[in-house]
Parts: sequence; C-alpha cells; structure tokens
Amino acid sequence: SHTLTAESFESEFLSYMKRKSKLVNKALEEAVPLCEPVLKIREAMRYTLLSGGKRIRPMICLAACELVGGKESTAMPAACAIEMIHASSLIQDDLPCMDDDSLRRGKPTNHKVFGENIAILAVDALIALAIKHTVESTSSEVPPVRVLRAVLEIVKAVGTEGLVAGQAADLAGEGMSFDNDEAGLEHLEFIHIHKTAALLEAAVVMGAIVGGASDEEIESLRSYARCVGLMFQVVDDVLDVTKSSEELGKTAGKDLISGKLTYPKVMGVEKSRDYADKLNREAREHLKTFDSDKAAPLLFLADYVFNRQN
Ligand code: GRG
Repeated sequence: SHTLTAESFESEFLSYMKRKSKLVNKALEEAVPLCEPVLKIREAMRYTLLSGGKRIRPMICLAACELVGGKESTAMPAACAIEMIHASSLIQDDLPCMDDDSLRRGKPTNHKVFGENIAILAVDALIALAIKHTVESTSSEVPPVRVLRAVLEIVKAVGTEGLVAGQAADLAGEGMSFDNDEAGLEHLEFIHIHKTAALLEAAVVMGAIVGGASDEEIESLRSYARCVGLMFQVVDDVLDVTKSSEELGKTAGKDLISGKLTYPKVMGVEKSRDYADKLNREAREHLKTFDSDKAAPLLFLADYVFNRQN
C-alpha cells in the first residue's frame, strides 16, 4: 500500500473504508466458525455479528493502532472483539424486555429468528468470546501488560462504567420528566457517554494500547473518541427528527411525538447541529499532537460520523 497525505486521503476515504470493513468481516467470519458444539448458538452469534453493520468501531480501532505505529493485523483481534460486544449489546437491546424491536438493519432481530433463550445465550457467548479472542490472539505479539490493559478497557466499556450504566439510565429515565432543560441534557449526556461513547472509546484505546502507544497518546485518543461518540448520538438524534419530518411532512420528528428525550427536543435542531459541529472540531483538536497525514483516517472518520445520513 502507498502513503497517503491528508489532501489525497479525502478521495480515497471511501475505498479505504470498504477495504477495512472487508478485512474486518473476514476476520469476524473466522473468529466464530460454524461448528459443534452449540451449533445453534454459533448460528445466532453469526447472525447478528455478520449482518452488515457499518463497522465504525473496528475501523476506528485499526486506525488508532496504525496511527501510533502499530500494524493493522496486531489490532484486528481487538477490533473484532469490540464488534462482538457491539453485536451482543444490539441483541440484548432488541429483546422484548428492553426495546422490544422486531427489525435491526432491515432484518428480523435475533430473538425473532432464534427465540429469546438462544438470543440471550448468544449475548453471553459473544461477550465471553470477545475477551477470549483479545487475549488469545494478541498475546503472541503484544506484551502481557498491554494485553491486560486492553482487556480492562473492554470490560469497563461493558459493565457498570459503560454500556450497562447507559442502558440502566435509559430505562430509569423512561417517562421521567425533568425540572429544566439542563437536567434533561445532563441525563441525556450520561446515557450517550455510556451507551455509545464508551465502546468507541474502548475501540480507539485498545487499538492504541496494542499498537504500542505512550500514555499521552492513549489519553489524546481517548478524548478524541469521547467527542466522536457523543457526536455520533447527536447526529443520530438530528437524523431521526429530519428523516421522520421528511416522511411525515411535518416539522416534528417521531421522537418529539413519542416523548423520548433527544438533543433536538432539549436544545432544538439548530443548536443540536451546532453542538455536533463543536464536538467534531473538538475531536480533531485532540489529534493535533499527531502527524496530520498519519491522523488522516481518524480525522476523516470523525467527518464521516458527522456527515452520515443513516
Ligand atoms: C453488553 C450485552 C451488553 C448489554 C449492555 C443492552 C445494553 C446493555 C446496552 C445497549 C447499548 C446500545 C444498543 C447502544 C446503542 C449503540 C448504537 C449507537 C448503535 C448503533 O450503532 P451503529 O450505527 O450500528 O454503529 P451498525 O448497525 O452500523 O453496527
């Protein structure tokens, strides 16, 4: 492969993303072979894991590793592990006792296809496999202390400091009313920092750790990831409103009607857009200490999240 400059990268970004997601898909495919025992569980794991997400988390993990001078292949197990956690959280989020969704990525949700019992076991197995895969597949190349630090990042992103905290706050907030917009915003940010930003943060930081980053580099990348994670959700909320208002031909989106707390609801669409823009600029600011050509993929990934239409 050839060297890219920040300028030439723009035109190459889409093919860069395609190439990376192809590699990730192949590695994921190999990480969960369809075999006995528990063939049915593996089928359920593969169903969600291989059903075509955007692969933002693995990509950002590989890019962080390469930014700090590591090889892409060194971060591939960590990238896959993050996507396994992501898939497990989607399966769990869709269950009847949570969001009770029947469609995900345009396909029937895991429990609709395999039943709730199998879906729950697939969640457990994906979380366990994520840890196993990280340890087993990075240990030959990465020093044990770094493997341990990487594992710590991923388990923190799952538990009561991460996804679980976000989901719990989300559940607790249902039907809750807030004294003022500020209280609403605080609750909203807590949810998104935990439900969305935590896993993006783990992705970036794991990539950096296995790639040999210094503590300073790790912390810059952590800050970058937090901004991107939060921005992801602000953009998501804005898209929800603009999409459904297009569909309905109204100014109000479906979230405004259903009563779920969103950024546009708390601060309006315009201010939400400004906020996303601010977070994008902040994210880029955190990469200032890196060589700008080398940081190009992460800079463009931030723009991609900012500009995405779905
Ligand atoms: C760790 C199993 C487990 C559960 C923790 C259920 C739960 C508790 C947390 C829910 C977390 C969740 C579903 C957060 C939403 C994250 C999010 C932004 C999803 C959409 O991400 P994209 O757009 O999806 O990257 P694709 O489909 O592209 O992969």
